[in-house]
Amino acid sequence: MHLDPTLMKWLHENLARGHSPESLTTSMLAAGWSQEIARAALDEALGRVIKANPLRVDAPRSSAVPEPDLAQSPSFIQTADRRVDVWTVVKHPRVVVFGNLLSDEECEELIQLAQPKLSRSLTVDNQTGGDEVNPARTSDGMFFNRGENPLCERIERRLAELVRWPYENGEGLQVLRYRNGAQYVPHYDYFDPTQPGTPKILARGGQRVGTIVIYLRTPERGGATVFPDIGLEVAPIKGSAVFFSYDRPHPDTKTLHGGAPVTLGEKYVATKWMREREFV
Ligand code: PD2
Ligand code: ZN
Repeated sequence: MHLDPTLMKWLHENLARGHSPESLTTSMLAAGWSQEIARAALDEALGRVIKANPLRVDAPRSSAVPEPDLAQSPSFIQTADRRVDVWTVVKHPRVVVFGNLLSDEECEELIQLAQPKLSRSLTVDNQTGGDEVNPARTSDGMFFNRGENPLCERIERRLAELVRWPYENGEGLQVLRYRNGAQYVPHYDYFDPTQPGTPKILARGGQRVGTIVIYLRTPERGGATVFPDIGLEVAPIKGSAVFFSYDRPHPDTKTLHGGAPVTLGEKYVATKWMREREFV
């Protein structure tokens, strides 16, 4: 069946924004598309995600995952060097939104430290034709090594204390820049056990079991972190962060998440991934 490219683009964008398949079906029918086309278009649009994550009953569960101390429903968590606000808590999937995790100065300094390596990937883009951002492509990114400079180390120790997970189990911080139109299509952060390259990746510290996405610059519009399975959108406010954990590499964890397209301004984030064991 031939599917209208404009319809498919609309579907991809709205799935990335976190709209549910049900609400998108309702919109398509209301716009005059037939039931048959609406279903085929949705199957096609969701196909990549589902094919990449077939249900696996044998995926092992981690015995423990990172977890902040929320036992007394605190409004804030005092770490060694900062009082971090607890804004939003979701039980399953475990998602916690933190405010005041980084100061404005820390956000700016991290961007400045990352900038030289981000600019290099910009040059490559320019060579392949203009500086237009391809909306299907992910943001520009770079990695720091763990503890690469005093700022990274200070932030990484704060994160480790906040979610009670060893500093040594953390990968180095990744900084991403989303220019106007850029997005990160929904995905899982764990490594797919069925992929041939996965054993080599797991040799460096086991599976990923937790993620913290820290917002370093607030775009004017768009750029929320979306969790399509639970209809959650986290606004990308500078200095705040979204944490989530997953005890097995399986869609049951409901940790499908993406970065919605930035529609005005620029968004920067720093992502911390945590492994089961020491990351080497
Ligand atoms: O920038 C984001 O909102 C985002 C969304 C999904 C970042 C990541 N994933 C990531 O770094 O894994
Ligand atoms: Zn992610």
